[in-house]
Amino acid sequence: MELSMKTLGNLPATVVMSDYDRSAVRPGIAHLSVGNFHRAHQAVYVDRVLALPEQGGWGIVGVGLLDTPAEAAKAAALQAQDGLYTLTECPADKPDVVRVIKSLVEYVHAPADRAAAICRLADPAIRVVTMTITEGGYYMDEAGQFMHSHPDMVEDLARQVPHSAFGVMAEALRLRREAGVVPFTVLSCDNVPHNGHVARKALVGWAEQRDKDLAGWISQNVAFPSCMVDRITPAVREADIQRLDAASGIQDRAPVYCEDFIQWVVEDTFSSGRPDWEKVGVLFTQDVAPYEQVKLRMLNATHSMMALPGVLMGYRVVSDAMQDASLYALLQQFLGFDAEPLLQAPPGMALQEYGALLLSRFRNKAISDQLVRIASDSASKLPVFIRPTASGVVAQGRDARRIAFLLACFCAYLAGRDEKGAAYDVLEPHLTDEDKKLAFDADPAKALEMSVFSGWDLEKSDAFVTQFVEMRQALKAQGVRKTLETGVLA
Ligand code: CS2
Repeated sequence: MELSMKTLGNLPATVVMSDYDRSAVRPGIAHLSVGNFHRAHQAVYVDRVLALPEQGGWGIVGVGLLDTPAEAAKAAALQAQDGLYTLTECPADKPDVVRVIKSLVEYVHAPADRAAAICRLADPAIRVVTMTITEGGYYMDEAGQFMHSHPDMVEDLARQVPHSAFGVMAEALRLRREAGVVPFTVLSCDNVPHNGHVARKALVGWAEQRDKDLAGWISQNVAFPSCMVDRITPAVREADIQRLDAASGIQDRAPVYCEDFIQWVVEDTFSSGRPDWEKVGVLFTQDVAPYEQVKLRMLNATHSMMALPGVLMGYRVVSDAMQDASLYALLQQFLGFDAEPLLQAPPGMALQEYGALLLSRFRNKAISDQLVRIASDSASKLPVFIRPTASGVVAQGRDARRIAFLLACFCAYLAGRDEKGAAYDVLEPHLTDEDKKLAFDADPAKALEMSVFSGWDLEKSDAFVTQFVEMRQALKAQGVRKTLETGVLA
């Protein structure tokens, strides 16, 4: 059965839905870049809230920003389905649950009409703009400054109608200001520490290049709460679509699947209202920093720690890599010896329990999350997820072999071929040609000069540089497993 408002009342009885009248929902949130993660996470909390009294004004307008065939296909699929889609939640020890999520009430494909997309955000009914534009999408340098002279931003700033998330928001805020409409709150939902602060820097930084007055107004009037987001959401391939649709009995052209765990911790500083999310499981706090630090430096970092060596060893699926005793030991030792000692637990959270929980989430065989997905864009991820731990461990003169091993694996991973000879996609949009040259330089230490490691201060430690070079040589001579078992594990 196809999925649309017409068929919504006749779906298979096993499909679960939040109880509200979809046709009465009005948009109040715009989301920039509607990826799978957004549809498995924020859209779910909105779907829950829409079932509460007086919350019908918080539907989501999805805005796709990228001009790619995949984005155009997603837009067409979601528009044909009236924004409806299935989300299959996969617990480790219970049957999957198929939900139809109804909170995405409109979908705008910005490349079709960029000016119209900006106007959509200027609508006074839109009071919150959320976004998932990835770690690299903020154009921050290693000192945390917005890179307005990055070629992508120079190009965007030169356009009359901008394409970037920050350009779109700045121009929409200009229209609101001119019309005397209160600004929306900007809520970044990316895995970036202090994501609200970073979003502010990027948006104000972009606007400053265009119009200093507007930049000043944004900086004075727009709220940028930070938040920590968490739900493991694999990429959806063609074979997954067929599998999910066969199981749900619904012909969904854009299904999503994910684990059953979900968490959202949000700073409560919204400038023009927000949904009653606290009633549907969102934790509001005045200080998100400890939550996001723990999540990024434990969960996401451990993901990278598994994915880079795991892919090289020939694994492709997270739960398979978790069956490898040596990789598993690496993750445990990284958490216990490297990450946890540098972290402050948020109130009511025990770090060891959190670590054990995330490892059990990774073991969930019901979701076949992809190591290549996690390894992709490591050039943006490592500085966010690994750098604080790496810099801390090296600065304190502690045992840095797991860090040296990971960075050496990153360099080897860039070659795009695993130890069994199989090729995989290396998706590294933020790595320059110069970086690639450094990664493969005859002198293995040169790789530490790649832009991804700039500001980590690793080269200041001779001991670390030696260890890194040794790891690279060992990987080459003996492969990942032997290096891990003889030179890394305690
Ligand atoms: C992963 C995240 O891509 C990655 O690096 O670590 O996508 C991770 O699955 C999510 O942040 C979980 O909340």
